[in-house]
Amino acid sequence: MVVLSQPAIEHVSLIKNCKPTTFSSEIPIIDLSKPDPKARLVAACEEFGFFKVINHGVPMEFITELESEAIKFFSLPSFEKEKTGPPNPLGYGNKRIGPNGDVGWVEFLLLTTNKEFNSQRFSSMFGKNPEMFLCAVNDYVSAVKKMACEILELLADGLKIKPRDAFSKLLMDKQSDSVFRLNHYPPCPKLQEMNGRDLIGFGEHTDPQIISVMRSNNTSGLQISLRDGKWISVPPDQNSFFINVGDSLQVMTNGRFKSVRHRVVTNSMKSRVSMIYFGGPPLSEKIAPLPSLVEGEESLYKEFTWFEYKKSAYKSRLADNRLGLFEKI
Ligand code: GA4
Repeated sequence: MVVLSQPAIEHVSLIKNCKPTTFSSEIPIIDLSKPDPKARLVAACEEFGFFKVINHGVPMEFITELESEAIKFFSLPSFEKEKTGPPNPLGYGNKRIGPNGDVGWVEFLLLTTNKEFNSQRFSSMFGKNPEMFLCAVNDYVSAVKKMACEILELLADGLKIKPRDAFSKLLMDKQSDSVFRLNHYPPCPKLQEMNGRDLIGFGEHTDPQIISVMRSNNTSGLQISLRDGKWISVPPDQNSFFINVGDSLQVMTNGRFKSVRHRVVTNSMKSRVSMIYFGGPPLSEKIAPLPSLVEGEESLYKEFTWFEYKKSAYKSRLADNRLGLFEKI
């Protein structure tokens, strides 16, 4: 097994008290192999904006292959990884998240989901042989995107939206502005001496896109905020996927689904490696509540393009409520 290196603590501001958190059995689990999960999916998006998916149909070999490529990448010396950075917004980054001063105990690689673009931009990775890595990304992303679209179609059915590809077509579009992220959270044994304090791996935030599909190795750290503001720890499960409702889906459902606030705290003993597909619309796509979900109600949001939302997101801090600017008063 490759042992990933452990940087020294330089960012005292990352030390927080993220208690109380308990592992929760409340988190909805959706079995995609069972008939008709629509109603449970809709309920999970309304109540939590978050759920776990089992029997997802994503081939295990795509998952293990990408995880081993990710570990190989993060095990490279810093100067090698830095050849693909700084993230602007794509590329390798270490501790600095986004352009506005957010930091976390994390190193990461941000890619697009466009195979050709990644090949051009990241051809310097792994010396002269980026093919294995990029191929693993591509196999994984294609399978996860298919599952995300299946979930979005079940959700559209559950909400009686026609056509049923109203959400999924945005991810399927050739111009879809989707992102893929690999995160490595190094362990921090010193945390055990710090009186139960926590080190922030990735600060609290909601995802701006439509839907995010996350998986990690078997290391704890992910926490989600419930609607009453209470934080709960999500028990790790390397064989399942965790789905987040993003801000854009909150808008398209006129607030019926809630984008979930989440964060990652560092594990004291184990490296956490996670991979997240963020399914987003094309840049020119107009995002607004779907007419069938507004009938008889008021539209809660102004219409905006995904380009406008993204531009304003990159001016914000991680923890900001980015939808505030687009709410109708
Ligand atoms: C959060 C979700 C995705 O990881 C991400 C992040 C992006 C970044 O890391 O560059 C952002 C963050 C995320 C939201 C606000 C802005 C942009 C950092 C940041 C401070 C890739 C994304 O799309 O939005």
